[in-house]
Formats: sequence, C-alpha cells, structure tokens
Amino acid sequence: MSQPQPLVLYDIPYTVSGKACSPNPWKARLALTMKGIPHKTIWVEYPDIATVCKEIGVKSTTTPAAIASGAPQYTLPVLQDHNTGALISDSFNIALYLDKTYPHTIRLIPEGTDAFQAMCVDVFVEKMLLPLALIYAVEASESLSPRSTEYFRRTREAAFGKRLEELSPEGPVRDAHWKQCLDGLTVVQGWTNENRNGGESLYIMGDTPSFADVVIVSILICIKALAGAESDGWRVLMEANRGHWARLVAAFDQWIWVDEESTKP
Ligand SMILES: N[C@@H](CCC(=O)N[C@@H](CS)C(=O)NCC(=O)O)C(=O)O
Repeated sequence: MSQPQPLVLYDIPYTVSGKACSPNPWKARLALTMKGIPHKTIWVEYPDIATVCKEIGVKSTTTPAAIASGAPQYTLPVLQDHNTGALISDSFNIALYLDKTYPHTIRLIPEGTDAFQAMCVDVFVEKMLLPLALIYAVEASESLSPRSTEYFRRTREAAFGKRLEELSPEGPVRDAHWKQCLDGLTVVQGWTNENRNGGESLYIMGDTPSFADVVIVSILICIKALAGAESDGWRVLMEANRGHWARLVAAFDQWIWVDEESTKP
C-alpha cells in the first residue's frame, strides 16, 4: 500500500510571523491541527486566488459580495487530499469532509449539529468579525505583499465605496464598532453559559471544542497577529467577559501552529 500523503491547504501569505493571518483559512488549518492530520501549505497571493482555483479545478464559493455581483467567487481556504482525490473549497465544507474522512479524531461538527454549527458561523461573522474587520482593515491591507495589498485595498474599497481609512476612523465610529463587537461577544458568552445553567462554560458545546469555537478563535488570533499582543485592542478582547476569550484561546494554543516550511505558490 502506498504511503499516505500530507493534505494540501491553500492559504494566503501575510507578512506577520507565521504567515497565516486570514480567518477563513485559519478555520481549515485549525481543523487539520486539531485532528492531527499531516498537511502542508501552498501560499497563494490574493490576486492569484481565482487563477489557481480554476487551474486546479476547485468549485467557486459563494460570499455575500459574490451573490450581489452574480460573479463566481474563488476563495481560500481550499483543501486538496491526494489520498482520496478530494478538492474542497469553503472552510465549513472542509470541516465536514475531514470529519467524514478522518473520523477517528476530534469531531468538529458533532452528529446532528450541522445546522447549529452553520448558524454559528453566520452569527459570529455578524456579531464580531464584521466590526473587527472594519477596525483592522488598514492593518490587514498593510500586512500583505505589495501585490496583495493593492488587490485587497482596491477590492475592499470598491465593495464598501470608501477608503479603508474611512471604514473605522478613530472617534465615535470606531467606538461604536468596538461596542458592537464586545456586545456581540457578551451575547455569545451568555449562550455558551446556558450549558451550565448560567455558570461558566468554555466551549459553545460545553465540554468539547467544535467548529463554532474554531470560528471564534480563528478571528481572534488574526487580530492578535495584526494588532500585536501588546496592543490595546488585543488587551480589550482578552479582558472582555472576565477573560473568557483569553481562556478559550489558551485552550486552543496547542493547535495554533503553522508549517512554515511549506510550498511556494
Ligand atoms: N465561505 C468561505 C469564505 C472564504 C473567504 O471569504 N476567503 C477570503 C479570505 S479570508 C478570500 O479568499 N477572498 C478572496 C478575494 O477576496 O478575492 C469559507 O468559509 O471558506
């Protein structure tokens, strides 16, 4: 029998330490590290994503922007499994695939929770990712290669109809974004504590981590990389809800690593 081959994760290179700083690819990366599945990374610059996806023949994904424009949208992460021939786009689909194909490892989407987990993805985007993406849009664009910076700025400014600097200027607008994010986190923690009848619960599903927690941790660790561990923003997030999110990130620490020797695009 031939040796199992490492899976291949397509991700976007940032200039931050460890290179990985994109929340959606991080969801797939954490899914792989939590399951202990050997993998390597192919790094793809933003303007090359569509070309690479078409070349390897992966399906386009849908995003709100894609639905609005009607154009097919190609996004990362993409996962390629040479052991089975599978080629999958969309982080949720990747988690489903890994659960099905590698069942003797942590299950990310426990039996019967597909709808709940999918709902969590959407709710967390609205409650915390969107305000944080606005607050950190400039830092995100400046943490890419020059080609990707130009692409990121051009596409995001076209989508929002504003310069990145105008999305969350310091003052009342930025304060409102922080309030939206922190209020959102408080609501999510309240739901989590329903597991203990109002007492402290670390994971959305109680005792075991699942994809819903992966979504939150992926967003948080990107903010840490963009803003810096010493930044006020990171401190605010880690102190929120009496350190709940700091405890969640600490619990995931064992799985937060990047295979730095990975393949070039
Ligand atoms: N629903 C997809 C969304 C993926 C997504 O939006 N990825 C972004 C990077 S975080 C991307 O590849 N964008 C491509 C572009 O902006 O052209 C998933 O969960 O994987």
